[in-house]
Amino acid sequence: MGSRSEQLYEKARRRIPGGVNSPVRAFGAVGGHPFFVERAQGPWLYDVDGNRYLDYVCSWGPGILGHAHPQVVEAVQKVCAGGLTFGAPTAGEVELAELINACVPDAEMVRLVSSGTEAVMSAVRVARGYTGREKIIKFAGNYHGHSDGLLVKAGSGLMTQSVPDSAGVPEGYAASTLTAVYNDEESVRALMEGNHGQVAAVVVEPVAANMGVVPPKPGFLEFLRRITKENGALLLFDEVITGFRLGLGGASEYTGVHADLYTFGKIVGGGMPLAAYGGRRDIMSCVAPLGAVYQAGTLSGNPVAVAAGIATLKILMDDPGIYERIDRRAQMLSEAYRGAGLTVNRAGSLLSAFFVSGRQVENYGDACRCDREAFAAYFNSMLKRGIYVAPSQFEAMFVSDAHSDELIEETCGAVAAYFGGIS
Ligand code: HOZ
Repeated sequence: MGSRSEQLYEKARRRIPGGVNSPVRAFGAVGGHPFFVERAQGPWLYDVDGNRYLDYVCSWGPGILGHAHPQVVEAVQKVCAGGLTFGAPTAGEVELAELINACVPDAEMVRLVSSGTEAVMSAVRVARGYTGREKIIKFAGNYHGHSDGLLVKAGSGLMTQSVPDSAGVPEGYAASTLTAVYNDEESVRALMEGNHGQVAAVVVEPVAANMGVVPPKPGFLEFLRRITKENGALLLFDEVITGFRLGLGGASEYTGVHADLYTFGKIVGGGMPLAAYGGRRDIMSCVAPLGAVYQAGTLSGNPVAVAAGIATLKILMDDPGIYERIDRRAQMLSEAYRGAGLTVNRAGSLLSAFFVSGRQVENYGDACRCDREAFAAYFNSMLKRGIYVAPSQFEAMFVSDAHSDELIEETCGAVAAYFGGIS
């Protein structure tokens, strides 16, 4: 008969491609079947079969406060009673734009949208409209959502399935996307020189988190800042994962490098479908109705999502100790994985333990060398112990403020027990 999750998965596969609404959820890289979630609270996920998992996926990033934080839930419930969507401006949108600007002063003007994909797609259009140029440079293994022009050597789910590029993307779109090697200045310089005067923007995850976590080498982001300026191109930081995660000011605060355009998602929506793009006033003034770059959305700035975003950012702003706690706990986990002989990359509360022995992971090529079978075995063993890490070597591990020291210590113990047992 199988578990309730198995039954649901079988039913889902008949009606939903692969049984899931986002590929990596299908557990394709680790075998078995996904569990179906019934509810979540704090650091815990509960599935439809009554199992409880300590959750290090945190909905792939938004859950920095843990699940169902009472203040966020209350804010959402309050707004819902007054209507779910109006397609007209609300005071909340202004408040959220101001909060984003207070955290990231470079975001002088902000546009709210519904997903990270939409944010990056729109920001790239703005960069093209502003510069009058067509090409963009991105990095292999950086993921910027699933819009046509950005699905080139993208990380995340595409890496999980070992496909660098998606079918269905017209060649013309892909031709405008130039791909450089992350952390490799020379590869960027060569593309800039070979496409002189044609590059609208360099689009980068300032701390890469979709080929596993790969921090920038010292000087790399500073180099991108310099070379874009020298070539009249814009620098676009995709902070969908790092925004409000590496600190209130995200990667620009964390690294000290400032971009022209930014995209945010995940935390900024407090668990609801909301994202944002923003940046320099003169650049964002290109966006309609102020300027000629068109972008619109019925659910953009949706009041319910905005309420969740405001509540989340206010909690983070009111208690800066959160960042100290989650970073320290991520460090505890890093030490446990390092102790087990894995290569660990960490930036703030984001980390990845790579199944490569004795090698650094600094780019897509390095990440691809990981032992995926060993990862799958580890994943399944952790799941059996009630610990849920992302079902892919190429996604980050997220720590939330709901992961107490005790829970982190238990996880470190489980890591030591697993690797002690197999060595
Ligand atoms: N590609 C997303 C993580 N980087 C997965 C999102 C999801 O499956 O929900």
